[in-house]
Amino acid sequence: MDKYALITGATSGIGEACALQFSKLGYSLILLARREDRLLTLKNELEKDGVNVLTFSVDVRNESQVANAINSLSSAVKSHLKVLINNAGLAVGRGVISEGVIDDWERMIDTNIKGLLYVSRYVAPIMQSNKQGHIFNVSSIAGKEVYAGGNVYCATKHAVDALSKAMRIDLVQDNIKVTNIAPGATETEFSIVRFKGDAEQAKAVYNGFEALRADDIAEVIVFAASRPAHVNLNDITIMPTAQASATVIHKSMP
Ligand code: NDP
Ligand code: 8X3
Repeated sequence: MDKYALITGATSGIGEACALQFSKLGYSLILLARREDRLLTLKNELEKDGVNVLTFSVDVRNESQVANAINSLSSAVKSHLKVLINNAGLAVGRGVISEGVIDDWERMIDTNIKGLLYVSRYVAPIMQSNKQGHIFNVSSIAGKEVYAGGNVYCATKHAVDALSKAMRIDLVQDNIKVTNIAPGATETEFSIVRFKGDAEQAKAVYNGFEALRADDIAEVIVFAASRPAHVNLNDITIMPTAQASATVIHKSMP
């Protein structure tokens, strides 16, 4: 039986790149996201290369959808579940707290914090009974620092950072590794989502410097997942060379 990696937010960006790279490492995949058409396209593409892929069209904000998907896995799959990548997440909007859009705040809190908790709540017991596992929580540089207009998004990613530390303590006796991943500017669909489909505003975020690509983050996750059993990378911050902090980006290109 193969080893399985469960990846949330696999239909785009970092999650999709992880799916492709973990498949090359010999993993079978359990892929979750809302957009079923994209999940099926990815599944078809991977299956052509002989990869086993299970897909679940799930909104991680919905606890019963998460529970149904994970509980439906066969005991054979559960017993080979080695890796969880809690990647599904988003920023929605950017602005001062006094003008915040409550619905945007709720989408971020419900997805980035509660969604990650629901998935972890159903996967961690499986890993505990397997007496092994590796959980990756995708936080952000926004989980280490705050920046103007980032208030609620930064708060959700600080929560992910805290949960990574707490989960590591809770699960250490079960031989479960927890790695916090904190990327800087990575060009994916992230900014298109943040700016609600405004492609021009999204593009401007990455103008003038070479941003990270989703593959850069996936490569680091694959590296951490392939360390020897006694080695865990607790916390990895990954930045574009041109980015020094959440707010300092050296824009030198036209
Ligand atoms: P993308 O927008 O390209 O991908 C986000 C993924 O999350 C999509 O597959 C989307 O799938 C999924 N997703 C969003 N909401 C939900 C939901 N409610 N239920 C299930 N899946 C959901 O962005 P990135 O790849 O950049 O983002 C991945 C993670 O990386 C996020 O947690 C983000 O905060 C974090 N990050 C991103 C950085 C960046 O600069 N890009 C930097 C630091 C961290 P679907 O819409 O089909 O549900
Ligand atoms: C995404 C990176 O700096 O836009 O988490 O918050 S940032």
